[in-house]
Amino acid sequence: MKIGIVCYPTFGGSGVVATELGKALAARGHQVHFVTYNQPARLDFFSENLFYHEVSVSNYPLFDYPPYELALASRLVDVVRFEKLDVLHVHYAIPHASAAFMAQQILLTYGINIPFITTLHGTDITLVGQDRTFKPVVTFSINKSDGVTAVSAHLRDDTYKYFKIEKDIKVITNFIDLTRFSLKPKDHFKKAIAPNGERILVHTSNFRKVKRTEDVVKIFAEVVKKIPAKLLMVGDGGERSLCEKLSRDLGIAENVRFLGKQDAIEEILSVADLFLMPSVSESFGLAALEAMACKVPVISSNAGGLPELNVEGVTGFLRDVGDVAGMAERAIYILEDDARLEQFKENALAHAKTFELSNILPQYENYYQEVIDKS
Ligand code: GMT
Repeated sequence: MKIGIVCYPTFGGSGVVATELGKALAARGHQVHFVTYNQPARLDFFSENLFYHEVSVSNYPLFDYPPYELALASRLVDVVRFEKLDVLHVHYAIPHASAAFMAQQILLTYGINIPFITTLHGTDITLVGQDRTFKPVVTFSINKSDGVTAVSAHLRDDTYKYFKIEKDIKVITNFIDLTRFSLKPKDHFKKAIAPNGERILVHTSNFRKVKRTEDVVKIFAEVVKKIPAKLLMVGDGGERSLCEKLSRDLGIAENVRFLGKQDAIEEILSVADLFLMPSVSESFGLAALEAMACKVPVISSNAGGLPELNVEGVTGFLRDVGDVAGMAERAIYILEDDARLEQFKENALAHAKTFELSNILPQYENYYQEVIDKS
């Protein structure tokens, strides 16, 4: 198949899922064309089946807001016509689904009928999508999609709850490439971070409010009262400086390291004993799955799709959003006993394996074929 993928070229979340999916499809012999405004973060190697088409937006003085959606739609028309694509797969509804719809309508005037699939990732539904400004467009473009997928059952249910959707939404969960995300021998790094054998806790995110990163620091502050430990904060974003200040105010700064954005997340996760994800909302929690694949148990909130990923008492524990004391108490429970910690680590890996890329990829391939056959 010749597949066009539209996504945000970001370090985390939907951008990573779209890029990893495209790379895997290319490895299976499909021709994959990425259409976005920057080279996707993980599209870092050459493959004869992978193509990247940049969307550039002219910035005329007239435009206070350069019209990205129009530039994207025009680029899609071009790429579909000249590369003869079979299907478009857009990740994150806003504004990708409406741009794909516009491109589809324009292409009909050239006698080309291309179907498009929209994958909902979370904030496009739960936060941004519910904004009154976007809601009519999001509803319309989901209903006009030839196929719709959601990354968890919870996100599918939320989409039905908050929008008037007439389409079937298929759940295809996120996935993990276990050849990349697995325990790496990084003992020297572990020794440098935790020279006295301290437990290592990790949080990775874009440090947006939705991640409740201050709760991460507060949970850690409780843990370190009972157990010698270090906290690695990976990523960057608006809340980072608040967390830095909080860790200084709580007197734990020397045990907390802010590493900024990192490419080789799997190497950092390889030294970790516990992953913290206290988010207020999380459609799936890909960062937690990456941790589990590296044998790291998870303490998370029970928001959104997290209960579909983190199994209470097996791969970790889930507590209500904001229950810092409860999360800290469960973290200590896991970390205080070597044998117990090892069992949780084994369980985390075993459960991560059920999300292996090779299990999920055929679901997308079959869905593409189904949508193409119907169009
Ligand atoms: O979590 C973010 O802020 C990024 C966001 C995105 O769209 O890139 O992530 C969403 O999509 C990920 C991939 O499907 C999910 O694993 C995240 O749970 C989801 N984030 C939220 O729902 C807050």
